[in-house]
Amino acid sequence: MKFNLIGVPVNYGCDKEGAQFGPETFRKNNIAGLIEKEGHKVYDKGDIKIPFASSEEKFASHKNLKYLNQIVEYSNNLADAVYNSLNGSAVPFVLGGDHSLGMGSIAGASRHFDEIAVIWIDAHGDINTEETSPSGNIHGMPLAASMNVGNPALTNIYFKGQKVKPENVYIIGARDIDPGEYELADRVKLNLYTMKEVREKGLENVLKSVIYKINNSNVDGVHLSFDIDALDKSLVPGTGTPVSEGFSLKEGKDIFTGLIGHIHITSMDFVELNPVIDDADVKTVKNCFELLKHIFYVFKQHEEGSVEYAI
Ligand SMILES: [Mn+2]
Repeated sequence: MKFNLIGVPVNYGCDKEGAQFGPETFRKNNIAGLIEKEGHKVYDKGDIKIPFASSEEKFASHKNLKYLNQIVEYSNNLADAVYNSLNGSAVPFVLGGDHSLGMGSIAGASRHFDEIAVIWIDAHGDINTEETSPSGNIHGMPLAASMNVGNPALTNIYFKGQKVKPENVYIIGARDIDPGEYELADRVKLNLYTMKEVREKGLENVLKSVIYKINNSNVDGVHLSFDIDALDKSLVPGTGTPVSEGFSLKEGKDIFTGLIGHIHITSMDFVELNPVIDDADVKTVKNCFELLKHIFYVFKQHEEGSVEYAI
């Protein structure tokens, strides 16, 4: 397969120092070489430009949306880069940076395809708005904005209005969900598989259900957005908002085997690595690379029609 690496060195969405160094950390550890080794072509398209703003300006464009103008500006550029990748028959692989980048990725994919699904693997719902967000951090809002819920500056990124229908949104592994997020999930009827539900039903059954629903829907593109905080907090000290009782590394791999192996994934994000707060052993970076190796291995298996693990 052909992949385009797109770096997004942003931390305005999480308002925490360090997340902006994700892309350079992935490159230093040779992510491009890893992708090639798994049998793919890879083109590194460089980083999306992040406009400068000082921390004193964080509320300059909105009183409860930090760095709103800067996030809208880079998101438009990211959306266009994703759109162009897809037009060039590559799979855009977007390296974060914080999860606010999901809005740009989804907008670009949404413009290219007639109808998309979004799979969001995350400890959080990321469906807050300026009214429900306790922090004003936009990395907790991208999925709401993509469904056309929230501030118009965010819902109208790249093109006006809804990018993905709630019925085509799948959140897996969330375990830190704000009250307003539960309300929205209920109201718009998106597919929410909380960690509690994953534990009750079993991960394999949840994956089967997602695969079945997506493969029997009318979508022609599927965006997979992976926040490393979906993993248990003990595995990812180098992420901004770690949460306990998350997925093990093996479960993380099973998720990708299931989803990438059985669904035609057309674009992907890998976000929220913060190398500045990683432990002395760079445990988070190591775990990320173990997952990345598996991700590109499964993409190859899917391409060759030889996925081992039957769902
Ligand atoms: Mn997230």
